[in-house]
Amino acid sequence: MFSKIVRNGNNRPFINSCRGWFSTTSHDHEKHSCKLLIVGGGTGGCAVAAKFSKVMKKQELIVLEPSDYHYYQPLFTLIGAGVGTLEGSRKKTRDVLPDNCIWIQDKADGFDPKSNIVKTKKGNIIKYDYLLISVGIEPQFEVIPGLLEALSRPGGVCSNYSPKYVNGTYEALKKIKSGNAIFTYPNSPVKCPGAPQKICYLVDHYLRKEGKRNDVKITYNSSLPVIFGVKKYADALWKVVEDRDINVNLRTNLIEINSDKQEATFQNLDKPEEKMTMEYSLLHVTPPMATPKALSDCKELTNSAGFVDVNKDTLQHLRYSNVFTIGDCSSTPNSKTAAAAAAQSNVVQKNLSAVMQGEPPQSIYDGYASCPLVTGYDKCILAEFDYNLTPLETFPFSQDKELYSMYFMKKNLMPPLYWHLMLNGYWNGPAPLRKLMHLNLNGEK
Ligand code: UQ1
Repeated sequence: MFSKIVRNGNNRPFINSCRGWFSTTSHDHEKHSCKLLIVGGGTGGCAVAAKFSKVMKKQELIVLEPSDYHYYQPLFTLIGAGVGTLEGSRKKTRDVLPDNCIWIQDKADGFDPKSNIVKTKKGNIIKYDYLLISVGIEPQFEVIPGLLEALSRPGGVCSNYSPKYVNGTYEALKKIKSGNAIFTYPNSPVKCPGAPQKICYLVDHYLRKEGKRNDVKITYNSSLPVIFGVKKYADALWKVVEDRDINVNLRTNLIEINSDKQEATFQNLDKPEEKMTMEYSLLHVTPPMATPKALSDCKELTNSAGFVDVNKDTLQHLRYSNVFTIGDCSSTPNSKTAAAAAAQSNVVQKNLSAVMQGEPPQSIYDGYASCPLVTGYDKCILAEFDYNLTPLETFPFSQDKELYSMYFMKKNLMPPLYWHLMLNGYWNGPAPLRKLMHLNLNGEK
């Protein structure tokens, strides 16, 4: 296998398909091989690793994941609002990955699907029979001029989208007394597309409780043309923003921050020459996001936007039948949430197992995603929907309401469900519960 690696004129080895990434150092690189390689030990990677660890030998299953810690990111919205702690949202990677797999603590640096090889940052090589790509999407704080500088100093700029910055949101919230509180949604796909507005509602509620709300103007500036993609929940959210006196500007994209002047500049995406500068006391930024460069550089695996190019039903790669994907790095047009990854984990397990046995993939992902839209410290609208943006609700009542029960579920029930069931491979989303609740036991949606 490794004899296929060729050398270019500089005596640098490279692999034909995704070239340019093969580094040259003098020490010997490690070579690993396995039946299933899972690149990325986040939500999707960890859940699928748990499933296959029950049926594979330890040596057959490798997880490539660089981080020491695994974060339960759905908690970040609440942490930013002062509910819960960062420490409470994380566990050691070693403790969440299954014992019955090999964890290589390193990062993917290059993919070569023609040769079934992934190269790592440390220069090692992993050869696989089957590959699951679960690398997620990463915030790109650096692409908004002035953002990194603004986040590094006190001054009201914050973001829930990183463990590095999430505690800063509550710090900024405690300080604000008057002026503008502005919340942004970028012009790119994002993970948890509800989160940019959830923090806006929590800040509104916080300021009301503190008696400061009349002195602060709240604005939600979103690049999207709608407040939410599913009409049923969008209608409910428009009522929420009217009730709470929150200004919403659509197709409005943050392009620059001047933290000396406490000013943020936005662009009208429909009329790019039209720019608007607003002064802020608090600015919560949802940064643009993208798949890791090592993945998007591999054009054979990805679409033009850098996402793994898979069949949206089977989650199998369109050109490489031994490659699957799960979670935020997938080209599938679902909302990028943990609940979506849960539903996908079952499809990936079934279809990968089928392909390993020489059979066609038959399990179908319906695009299910769920978004607990927290609208205050004691209420939440639980949005659930599929690829068609049709509501697919678990509970036997209409879920377009702000309910305490849904807040309770988000805050208290979802974390243990995630850590104990999902990451151990036992949670495939709420479909069975939905069928039970709707007394539909004959297998229909
Ligand atoms: C869910 O499955 C899930 O993934 C583990 C979440 O992310 C943490 C959720 O927030 C929600 C709401 C679901 C769906 C679960 C039920 C019981 C409706």
